[in-house]
Amino acid sequence: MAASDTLKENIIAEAAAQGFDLCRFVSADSAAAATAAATNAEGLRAFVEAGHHGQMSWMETRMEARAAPTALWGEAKSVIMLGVNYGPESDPLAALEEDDKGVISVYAQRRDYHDVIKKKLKALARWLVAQSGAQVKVFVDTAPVMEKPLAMRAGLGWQGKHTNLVSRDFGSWLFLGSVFTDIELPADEAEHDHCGACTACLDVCPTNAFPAPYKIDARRCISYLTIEHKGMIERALRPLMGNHIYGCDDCLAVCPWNKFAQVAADTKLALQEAYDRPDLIALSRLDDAAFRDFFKDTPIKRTGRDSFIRNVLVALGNMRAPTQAHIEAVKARLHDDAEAVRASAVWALAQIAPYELEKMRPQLRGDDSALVAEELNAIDRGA
Ligand code: B12
Ligand code: SF4
Ligand code: SF4
Repeated sequence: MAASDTLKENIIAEAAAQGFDLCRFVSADSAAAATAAATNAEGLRAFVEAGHHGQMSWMETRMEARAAPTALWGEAKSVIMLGVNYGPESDPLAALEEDDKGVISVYAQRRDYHDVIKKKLKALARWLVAQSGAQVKVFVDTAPVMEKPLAMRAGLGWQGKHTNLVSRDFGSWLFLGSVFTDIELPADEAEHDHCGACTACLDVCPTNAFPAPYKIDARRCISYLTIEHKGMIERALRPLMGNHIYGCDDCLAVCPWNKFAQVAADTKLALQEAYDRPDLIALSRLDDAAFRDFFKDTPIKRTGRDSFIRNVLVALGNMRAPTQAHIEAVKARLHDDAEAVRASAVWALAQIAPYELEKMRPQLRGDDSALVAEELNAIDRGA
């Protein structure tokens, strides 16, 4: 057995010891890597040129670095692609029925995976340096790396029609991370597409965010709208968001390959009960300090209190049978310091208690926020 094969086997064993569920290898500077980089660059350029990235302007910068590992780090020879299973304890779609509760996406109901996975990646990288003297760089999510196409080439799974990576072993529920290294390691076989004629993920999407299979318009995706988008959410999309208040798993959850899914083994990625269907009224009352304290270990803290409360108000506005307590919770936010919160409260009140909004009109006309004025005008226009 060649020395590189032995090292590869040892890396796989060490990755398993660090808690990674999948570990496979892809070349960074071969002819196949160059072809894949050209395809990725093209796909990314088309996505950005169509404006499908919305306000995520960081996707426009360093596009070349994003498309190929060697463009990000010239010395990269191999990439170790790693997957961590975060399979949920129950069906995420069931929570959509309880519309007085907010639905937080599966990944965000647990400790921030960036922290958990970065720690594992660093431990694996330190071990590799000690074993081989290799140079290494570790990445998870936030770096200009296209993790899904790389993971598909390494054989962790395939990019399904919803564009996420689907695994034969874990279905939709896999976080991705990578270790770039300057040593050559034998590459694994790529995975093939196993979607076949299925269109379940495309059909279930509440906001019709897929212009075509394998292509997403992030501007319509609830995940983007609730996590990345600042300011007001497009009016036409709000009623389609239901009680999603942070991220969305609908397209992931319907995938038939989830029959192979398993509950997350890593206890650091176990569900934290407080984030499982939290009460909308209680959430609407969080001020900045209480918000940061409540969500301190989760990725939700990065979105910021004002955007989060805006999401909660959209969910309150979408309730089918609100009580007086829900109406009062919305009215309380008409006096919020953040104008996007006040304007979202105007919309929500118009949805669930239009007569209450009419009573408050004279007072609301005194609000000098352009966002609030625009919401009131839109209601007058019947928009
Ligand atoms: C930007 C981003 C988002 C954006 C855009 C989503 C997207 N699909 O790109 C938003 C905010 C919407 C988002 C949402 C989510 N995200 Co996100 N996101 C990213 C991020 C930072 C970059 C992804 C990217 O480069 N997108 C740009 C597009 C152009 O890339 P692409 O999808 O690979 O596009 C290729 C295909 O379209 C392909 N293509 C085009 N035409 C065709 C035709 C065919 C036939 C084929 C096969 C391919 C193909 O070409 C393109 C280039 O290769 C990655 C982390 C990273 N650094 O990679 C995480 C990442 C993709 N996100 C992740 C997660 C978990 C989510 C959510 C599930 C979170 C949630 N529950 O709310 C949702 C899922 C929504 C969805 N359906 O995709 C995980 C996915 C893990 C996995 N198993 O795939 C990642 C990898 C983070 C991580 N490290 O784990 N995300
Ligand atoms: S995450 Fe939700 S909104 Fe986004 S594409 Fe999937 S189903 Fe549609
Ligand atoms: S739901 Fe169907 S089409 Fe979508 S990723 Fe899964 S198998 Fe592919």
